[in-house]
Amino acid sequence: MQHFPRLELPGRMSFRFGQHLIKPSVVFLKTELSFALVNRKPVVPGHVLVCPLRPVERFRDLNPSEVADLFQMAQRVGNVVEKHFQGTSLTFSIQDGPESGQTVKHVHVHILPRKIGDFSRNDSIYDELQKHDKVGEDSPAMWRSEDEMAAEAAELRAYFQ
Ligand code: AMW
Repeated sequence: MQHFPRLELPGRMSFRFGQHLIKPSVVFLKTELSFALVNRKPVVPGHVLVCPLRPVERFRDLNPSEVADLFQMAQRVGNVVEKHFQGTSLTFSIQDGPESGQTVKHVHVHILPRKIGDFSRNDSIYDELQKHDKVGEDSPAMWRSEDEMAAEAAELRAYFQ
């Protein structure tokens, strides 16, 4: 029998994501070791993030239980965002360290629903991921509103209830 980690829904506590404090309204899934949140500046519709609860910087800093929990969450969240955003494929990506494009010093898996023609050159998604939140490319004016993010999180949360 396949084992899945216990699924929990976010409570009232805020979540730490590196230097950011994340409101529970934008978190749509939580387990004992991981959580999933919607993105304030998605590269494609449905671009979400899955993170360990423990705020460690590098993938190598996770213990085996955290890796297992994080990837099982990534698998389940991937299925949901692909369906919800009418994708036909997924890109999973971890920018692990500053030279790979990581800006938030807290491990996170990017999950991006993909569909035919979304980029004229398919792997351009990696260029976009690398630069979308860089200093100079990013500013608060480009972020989605809290209401929009909370509404998306509520839609995604419904799949896990
Ligand atoms: W990294 O460049 O560190 O691999 O990715 C950081 C991601 O986190 C980016 O997609 C960015 O848009 C997103 N992000 C940063 N801060 C927040 C926040 N407060 N709420 C939601 N998403 C965020």
